[in-house]
Amino acid sequence: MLLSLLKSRFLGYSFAFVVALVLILVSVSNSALAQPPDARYWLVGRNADDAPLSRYKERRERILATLSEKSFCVFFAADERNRQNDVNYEYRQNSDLFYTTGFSEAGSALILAPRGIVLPDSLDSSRRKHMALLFVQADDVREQLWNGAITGARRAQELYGIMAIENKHLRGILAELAAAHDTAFITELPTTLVVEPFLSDSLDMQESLVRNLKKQHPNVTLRSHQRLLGELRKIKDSHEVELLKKSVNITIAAHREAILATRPDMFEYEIEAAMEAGFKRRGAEDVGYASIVGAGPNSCVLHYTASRRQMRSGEVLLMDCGAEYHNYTADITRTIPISGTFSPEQAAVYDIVYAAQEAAISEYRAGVDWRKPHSRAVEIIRAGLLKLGIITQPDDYKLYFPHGSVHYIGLDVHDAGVYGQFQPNMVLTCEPGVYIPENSPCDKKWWNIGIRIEDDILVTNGDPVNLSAALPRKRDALEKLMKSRARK
Ligand SMILES: [Mn+2]
Repeated sequence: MLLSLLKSRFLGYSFAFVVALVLILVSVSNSALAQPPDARYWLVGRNADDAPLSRYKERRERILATLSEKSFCVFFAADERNRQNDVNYEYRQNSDLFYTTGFSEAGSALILAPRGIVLPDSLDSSRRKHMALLFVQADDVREQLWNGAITGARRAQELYGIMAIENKHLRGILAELAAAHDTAFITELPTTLVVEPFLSDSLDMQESLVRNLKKQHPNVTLRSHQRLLGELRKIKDSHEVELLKKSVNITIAAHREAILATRPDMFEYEIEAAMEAGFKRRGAEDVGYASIVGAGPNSCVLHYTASRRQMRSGEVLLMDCGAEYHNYTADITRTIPISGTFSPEQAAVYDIVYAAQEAAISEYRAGVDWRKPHSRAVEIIRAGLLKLGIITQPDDYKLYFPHGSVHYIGLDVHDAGVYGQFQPNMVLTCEPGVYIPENSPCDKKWWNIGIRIEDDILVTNGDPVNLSAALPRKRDALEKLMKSRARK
């Protein structure tokens, strides 16, 4: 998966529709379906290999330590996203809220306030000051019939080791905090929402709460906590590294299966199916991003996700696919010859990209500037394309290598964090590529060759560790793997 230089953010809300849906569901469940008296639903809950609760607490404490007494943080859960009509996308928690709580349900939020919050007796008679407060959905029986178990406040407190109350109290507590603080760090919002008066009339929880905050408490400056969290998230702790290794290993196994499944005249979607089956069979909940499986001309489309074309012998197949395991995603790309053997032209381009990646990977060392690997890759690709006569002007390499080579991975495929010098326990991709679409200004024997090689690299105090090294990457190793396919 490639990091675009122009990151556009778009959040769509369709609330009238959600409200209507809820009304319909409520009326249907009231009339047509009786409540099962002792229903037991699967609770999302925690996974055995999630980080221990102490890790989440530690992360909250590190954030609290960066806040002044006049500021507080609010992390909102991701919204349910509508796909079409009455169907939502499968729910995925906001990465920052997950990072600080491990909590995976919609309708939740976390407040961190260094001065502490004392709750009314009705919610907590201890009069204790809570520096961290989790707000969760009420465990409503009717809602659970449709969507499965809801943790609820009492159980959330036990399971997640954090003071938890129902989310109906969020509005009131936010207002109290706003009156007594001058800065609120909130989940990253679309830019227009932060800088413009809130014109939108959506009913979304986060947006309406923030809008009210802004209207009723102009004393409070709203700031994105992206930078704050990015500083923490870009350095992975030991549990995060373990989870990333797990998603990388699942991804390696599935890539291998997809490579072995490839035959001329199959459709791209068949390979996508083999890949994603390989993820899910091994316990990955989802893909970390839409799988990119493109052959021939589609190998030159950087973010091709349609996967509808029939693949021909003689073409290359580019697969950029990563499993998401417990919210941590891998990001791996391999490019293979559909026939099992690269043509001389494909081989020539492959070897340039491989050499560029080799040189780039050697630069993932503590203290090295993050731009160094990409500039090494550029040098090699530029020289290689000149030598093959694909370009005649050095700067024209940009026609065929239009993207960067480095980005963090973690809870997001383009993970949070400002880029600077490499530090131990950062995990980043290394992904040079060369793409020569049809009608490019070069000999047409090069057309429709798109090659990308992408691996996931752990920065250490010593040599870089290629977490995805077990997946063949060198040209002859890939061809050898594909030969074992013919014998099957
Ligand atoms: Mn990538």
